[in-house]
Amino acid sequence: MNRRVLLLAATALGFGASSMALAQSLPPLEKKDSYTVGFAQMESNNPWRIAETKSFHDTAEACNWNLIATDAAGSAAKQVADVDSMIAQGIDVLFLPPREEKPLIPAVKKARAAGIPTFLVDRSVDPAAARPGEDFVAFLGSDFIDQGRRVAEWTIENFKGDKGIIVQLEGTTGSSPANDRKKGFDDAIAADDRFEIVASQTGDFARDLGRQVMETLLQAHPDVNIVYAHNDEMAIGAIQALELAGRKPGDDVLVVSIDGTRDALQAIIDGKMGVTVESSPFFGPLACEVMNRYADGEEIEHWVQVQDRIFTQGNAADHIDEAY
Ligand code: GYE
Repeated sequence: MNRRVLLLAATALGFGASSMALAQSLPPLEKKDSYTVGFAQMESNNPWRIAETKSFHDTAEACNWNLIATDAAGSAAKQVADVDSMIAQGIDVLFLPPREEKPLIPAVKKARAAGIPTFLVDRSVDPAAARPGEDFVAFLGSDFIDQGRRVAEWTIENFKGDKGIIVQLEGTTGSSPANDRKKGFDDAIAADDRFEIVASQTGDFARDLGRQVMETLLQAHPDVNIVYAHNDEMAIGAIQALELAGRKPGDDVLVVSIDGTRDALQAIIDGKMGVTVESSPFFGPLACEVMNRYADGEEIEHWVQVQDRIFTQGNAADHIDEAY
């Protein structure tokens, strides 16, 4: 009798364990000729975002998607609501660039609960709260720590002065690229005592805010001679502020940044900016390829890493025609 009870308990445990394993496995994606695909864009206030959205629209034709694209206009709450409405519309797959690392977790979890395979594109979420291979399939994007490190290393090699006084314009607070581009840069620059970061403030990845923040920081730190912006839009805003204040970017201030937009490549050609490490917005084709591999039953690597080039005086003119 005791044995039977034990046996029953063991069987029940066994069932429990296997249904748990089942609950953790990712939602499958049926192989079909065409898919209804959701792309929940976070905002459209800069060329990078516009190029990314266009890349998804262009891919929709090539990859036979019925694309539902939304624009959260800079609001994480709206981005969550946009995903809700896509789930209600019965999308097969979700591509999500989470504006910030934490507020978008509920969207990831809801899509998961609705059985919709989700791929994070271009930004990621807090890994302590949602995990690739469990809550979402994979993150498709760049190594932001490495981007920040590469900007710092280029600056260390190319800054001509004795003492580098750095102002840092950070991206959107709580976003993965802002967190990681800061970490990569700060750690690498700390290794050289020629440099000091005197201020680090958010410009929300936006040109106009970058300009305003730079104007304010210039008053507090008139001796700044290096500006590190987490993206090209803020770098261009900073150049405008510097010029308005009578400074000469490229001459008495070194401006360094990340992305590779057309305006940044032009600023490099014009001698106003030193470097931009690439962060490509053209995610559509990669999204199509990874999604098809997933539908084929392939196990997808948790981080589908994008390789980034670097643009300087030496090659900016060769790439400006393909820039956005
Ligand atoms: O650098 C920036 C955009 O998430 C990688 O967001 C992306 C960043 C990109 O607004 O320009």
